[in-house]
Amino acid sequence: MKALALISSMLCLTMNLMAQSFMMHPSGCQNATLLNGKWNAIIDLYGRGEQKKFYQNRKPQTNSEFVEYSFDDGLRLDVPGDFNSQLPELKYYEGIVWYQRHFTATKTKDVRQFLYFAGVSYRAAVWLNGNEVGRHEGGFTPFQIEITNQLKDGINDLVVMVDNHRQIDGIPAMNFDWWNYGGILRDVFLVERPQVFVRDYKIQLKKGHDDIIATTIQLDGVKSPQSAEISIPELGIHQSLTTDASGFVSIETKAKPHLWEPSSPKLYPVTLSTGKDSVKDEIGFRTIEVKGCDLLLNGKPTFLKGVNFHEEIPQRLGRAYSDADAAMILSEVKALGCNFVRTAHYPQNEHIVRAAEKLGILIWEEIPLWQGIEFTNPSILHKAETMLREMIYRDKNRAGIVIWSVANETRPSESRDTVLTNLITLAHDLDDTRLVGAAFDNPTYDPASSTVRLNDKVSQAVDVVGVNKYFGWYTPFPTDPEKMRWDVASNKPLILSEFGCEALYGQHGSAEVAHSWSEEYQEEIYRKNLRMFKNIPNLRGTCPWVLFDFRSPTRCHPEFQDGWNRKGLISDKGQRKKAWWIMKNFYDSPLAAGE
Ligand code: GCB
Repeated sequence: MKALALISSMLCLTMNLMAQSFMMHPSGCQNATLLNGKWNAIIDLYGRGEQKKFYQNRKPQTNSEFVEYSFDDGLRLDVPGDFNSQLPELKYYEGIVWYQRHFTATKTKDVRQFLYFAGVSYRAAVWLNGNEVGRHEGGFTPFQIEITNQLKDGINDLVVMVDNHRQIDGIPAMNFDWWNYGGILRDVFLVERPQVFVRDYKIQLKKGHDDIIATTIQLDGVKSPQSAEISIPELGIHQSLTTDASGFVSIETKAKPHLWEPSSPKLYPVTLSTGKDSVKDEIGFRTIEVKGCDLLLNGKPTFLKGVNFHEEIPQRLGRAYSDADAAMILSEVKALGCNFVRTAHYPQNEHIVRAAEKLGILIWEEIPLWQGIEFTNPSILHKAETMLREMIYRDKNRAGIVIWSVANETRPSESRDTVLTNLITLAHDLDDTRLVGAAFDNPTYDPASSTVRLNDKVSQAVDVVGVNKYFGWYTPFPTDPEKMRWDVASNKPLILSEFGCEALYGQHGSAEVAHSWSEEYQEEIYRKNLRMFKNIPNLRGTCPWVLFDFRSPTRCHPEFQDGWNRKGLISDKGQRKKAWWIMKNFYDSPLAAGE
């Protein structure tokens, strides 16, 4: 195990080269400029661009010279946005696309400049004015690069090589059940910061307390102790602090905040400052704990009325990336009566996370460690740890997030168990104020006792166990759902993190026949699941798969699927299927609320 960790930390030196771990989202910083818009692009099907030095964006200098590429007068792509949905010929494209744009900047003494990429799928290499400034792997977490030394006063030339090839040692790997959208999927910012600035902070209630706010601040560019301030005006907090010589300070403050909860998701404006720098955020305070089989939100037992969704707008056949997209998805989450979402299967964009938090929705956030991972490859642990760190760095101040999930549907083996237990430990180490979970799909059914059981030692290491079980679809209900017993992780909270089946909206047929693909069949499977739930003593949450039909190249039935996973409670066109009403009634009933 130690050897694995050592090799993976060596590999880390070559991965995410020069891209620094995430600091805070630029929207809270004083000088952040969006670099969104139309970017020039070149499709590099055979991957020759690096060799041909596309990053130099060169123009012929002499009469005898020619250059075999040009970013000018060619393809234009929207940033943010996946490239697959922008041109018909890119629908199935998996490969390299080069992006280029100019931007104007002012070089000012004592000002540091950064590029911030909220999400580029799957690998990115970045050049500024012909110099390579950073690389990053992982499509769902942000990275930033300091460009102070490469930046020019005036016009700058920014080139990004994006590669969304699926790869055997990727996370996710070669197969996954969603569209492999590639491109600069999320916002891009140019951020100006003073020499000394607030690089990172965590402001949350101290574990086990609802009246102590624990704050840690990390400054950057520090050579000696510095002064810093935290202010939360509505709580009467205005504190001056002194960091140590590395720029770090941690304090605990007595306070009585109004606790964040689904019915009153209070967020407090917070300002952190040091010298010339000041950042703003809005932060909620709540506690989340496990006591026996109960999930206690602010000390009260809570049932998670959840739903899964992908970061996709089905009507646009593309990735979600904006506030408007977040509002559309979350309005349907609220309409279903949910207080909880699982942002499957990867950290979704910050618009979604922040909007959910504002609406009082609890969140399970997961790294894309989804089936088929090459656990025996020593680089996997490091890559997964990096993704987990980047996810937690980004969202550790979001009160809405209550569960960090390390994996979805992985098969027990020595290497898998090692990777997952390392990730669970890391998540606990990085954040002791939230719960750590994972979704398992390997429970077995014992016909003699009509009991579902889970024999997986990783399930003993998490705080909350998620089980994905498609009774009635991938496996028939083994008996009358009412007769089934569950003895899965019986000493802790269990969430049915996925269940459901496919139905084509408007398709009617037998409620008994799976291949009718009918709304009636799906509705009946939901009814059966609800009957089964009554016999799961430690059930503390349900999360149907899935809110909307979503695009997946693995769904090949031409009549009923046509490239869509049809397990949505809502069709790709936005129509609610019959099963939607079953879940809606369940969530509106006092039963689901445990009331
Ligand atoms: C699962 C996966 C999910 C799939 C779903 C399905 O177990 O976690 O990503 O999309 O099943 O529809 O098969």
